[in-house]
Amino acid sequence: MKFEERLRQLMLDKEKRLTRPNEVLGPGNGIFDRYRYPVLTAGHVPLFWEYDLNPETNPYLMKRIGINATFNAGAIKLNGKYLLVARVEGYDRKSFFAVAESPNGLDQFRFWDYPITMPEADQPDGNVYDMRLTQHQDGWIYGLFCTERKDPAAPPGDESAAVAQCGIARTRDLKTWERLPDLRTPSPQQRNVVLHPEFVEGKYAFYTRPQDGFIEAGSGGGIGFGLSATIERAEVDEERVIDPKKYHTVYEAKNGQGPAPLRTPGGWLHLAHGVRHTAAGLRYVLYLFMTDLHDLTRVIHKPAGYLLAPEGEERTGDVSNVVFANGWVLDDDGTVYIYYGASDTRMYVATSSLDRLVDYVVNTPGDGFRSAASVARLQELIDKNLAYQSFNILA
Ligand code: M1P
Repeated sequence: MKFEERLRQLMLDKEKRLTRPNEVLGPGNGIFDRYRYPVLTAGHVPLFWEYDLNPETNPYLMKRIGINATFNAGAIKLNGKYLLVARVEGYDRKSFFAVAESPNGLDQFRFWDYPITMPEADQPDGNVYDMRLTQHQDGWIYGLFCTERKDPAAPPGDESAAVAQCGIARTRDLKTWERLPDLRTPSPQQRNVVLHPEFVEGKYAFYTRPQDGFIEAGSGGGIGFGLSATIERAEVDEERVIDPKKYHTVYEAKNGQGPAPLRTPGGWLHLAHGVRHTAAGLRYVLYLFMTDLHDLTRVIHKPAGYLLAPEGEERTGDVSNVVFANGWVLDDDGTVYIYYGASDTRMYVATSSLDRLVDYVVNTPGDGFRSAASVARLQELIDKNLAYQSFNILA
């Protein structure tokens, strides 16, 4: 195919993908609505990121820089636009951040022309990913993300051992970013660190995830909490685990805070991911819990099990059986847009409302941690329903 004809075809395909309206998949579970199409895929990046569009220098119109995946995006609504700061991963396996914008939060996400130029820390980052955005009381928008570097203590021949830590940057507009020193904590590894939106005791408050190894939480794990007097040289001396991993739950292997929690009249609403081992590898699901408005270390509600697990095509990708959320948007009308990465490959959205999520987190039974307790809980609901005969509207 001639250069012009191929380019025309590529442009039409791209436009079709970018303008396709999303559709609710009904009737849902009453807690949230899922959508038919992913909101971001590798196919959403502009053609001028991947191709040299000059026929003189690229007569075959071949990809020069391939994009492998777009996933695990931070989210924010700014100036009336829904913005995702996606983890964009190239064919070279390196991740970087780029902003995609939508007028409605559900579809038509388009990347800004350039990815984010994130200044490097004193010690250059090997790889950066999974940004959590926090619009802080101090007036800045913070992006906290994982910065990964080769483990200097790795034995010769081990080319995969890495050290993960929390990078911190701030911005007013998601275009220009000021890099601050990485967060210091007592833990040898950190991922899934999130900045709380308000000062706590006049300090910056962090949700952390202390862990021993790069993949395994080991003796660490659980969602931690700690304070730092400053953000310019942030240091958490004491990490207190507020939501630990636990035997035979969906978060038995590890867990991690999702986006920054949402303030509700009854407490802080948290979205998190939980990880368990299976014969087929790790399984990542999303769950909700709530902490006390004044004592942020006190979990006051925690439904049993997961809120959202991989379904359909979400199940497959580069790292299958994974859903991971580090971005949500609470809109003015109370709608909550939950953005989640599926199988480390693409992004989806689920919508709910603050009221619905609070109802779910407060009224869903907690985990009894034994099969017999699960059966007792089920019997209670069955008794209640059978006593209430009018539910059978089809009879
Ligand atoms: O591959 C699944 C996920 O693995 C990591 O999650 P965690 O920090 O809980 O170990 C992250 O690399 C995440 O990006 C990825 O989706």
